[in-house]
Amino acid sequence: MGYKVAVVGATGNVGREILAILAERQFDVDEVVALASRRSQGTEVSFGDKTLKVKALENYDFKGTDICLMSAGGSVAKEWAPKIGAQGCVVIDNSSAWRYDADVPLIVPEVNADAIVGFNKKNIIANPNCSTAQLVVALKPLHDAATIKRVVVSTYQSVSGAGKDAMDELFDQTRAIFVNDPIEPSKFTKRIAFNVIPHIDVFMEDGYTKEEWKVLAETKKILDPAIKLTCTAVRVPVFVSHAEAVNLEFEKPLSASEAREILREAPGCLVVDKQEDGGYVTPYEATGEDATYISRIREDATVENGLNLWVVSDNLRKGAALNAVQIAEVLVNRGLLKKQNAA
Ligand code: 11C
Repeated sequence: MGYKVAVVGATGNVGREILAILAERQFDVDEVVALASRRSQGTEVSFGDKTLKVKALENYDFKGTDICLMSAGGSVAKEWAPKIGAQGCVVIDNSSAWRYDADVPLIVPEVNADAIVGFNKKNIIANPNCSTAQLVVALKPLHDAATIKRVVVSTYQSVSGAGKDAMDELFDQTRAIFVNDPIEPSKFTKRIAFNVIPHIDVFMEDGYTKEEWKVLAETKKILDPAIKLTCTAVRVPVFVSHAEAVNLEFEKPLSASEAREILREAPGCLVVDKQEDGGYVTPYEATGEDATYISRIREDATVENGLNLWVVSDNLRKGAALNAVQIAEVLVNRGLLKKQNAA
């Protein structure tokens, strides 16, 4: 007998991807229930070759459901994750609502799977922000080898991180420019078509954005609180996959070729670094893929023990849905997920 799995936010970008990945990776399911707001009730979504009819979250009884993969935003997660967890169903939440709670593990399986212990304090496990997930997958093996002191990261984030409406806005604005229609930004503060915007999420008191703060706070929680990190998060007119230019300073020397060899062996990483025309990965090629791609590995001679990297990954997969399903797999593989209806 397999698990009973609920997907909350099943009609969204990430929810649909979670359903696809559960099917692709043949997660051991008996039943998958697609849930969303009452507005989406009755919408059809795909699960492998099956079609599921979306049910309303507020009418669903989680008793007997083993695991809930949630991607419905912070306010839904704040309200519902504790209620669902209290019914014995383990919640893997994709929002930022629970990530910084000391009783909620924040997990990227390639980096800190062991930190999953203690998840049953609240029955909630948090999935990181997409820009953090791909960053820590690339940093972990290098940190183990030479101890990272400081990270300077500039992100180039696709519009899918801001949801389906944001993808439509990029498409509509691009079309409008070609046919000479007026452009009206709505989801973004400025025109996104043929432009870049140095603003993701809300502004904080110190002038950084919440997205920039998340990368810092989450890297510290997942990888090492001693790492210093500064981030500039930028939205770019790309539909899917985030790229990051990363500058690293290490305690110990690490050459570019040593880093290349370490990353080639590291879980979740794929090095494409030919140092020739086209010998690197761009967001377009990473889309639909599971790996975190690392290119442009270079020594930075302006600091002691410095390296530069270019890191690209599909933000809807490793940055969200894939990582959530991998967390569920950790629970199963370690015998931590009890089947509620098992005899
Ligand atoms: C973006 N990184 O690209 C954001 C989306 O905290 O999970 C994910 C926000 C989050 O807009």
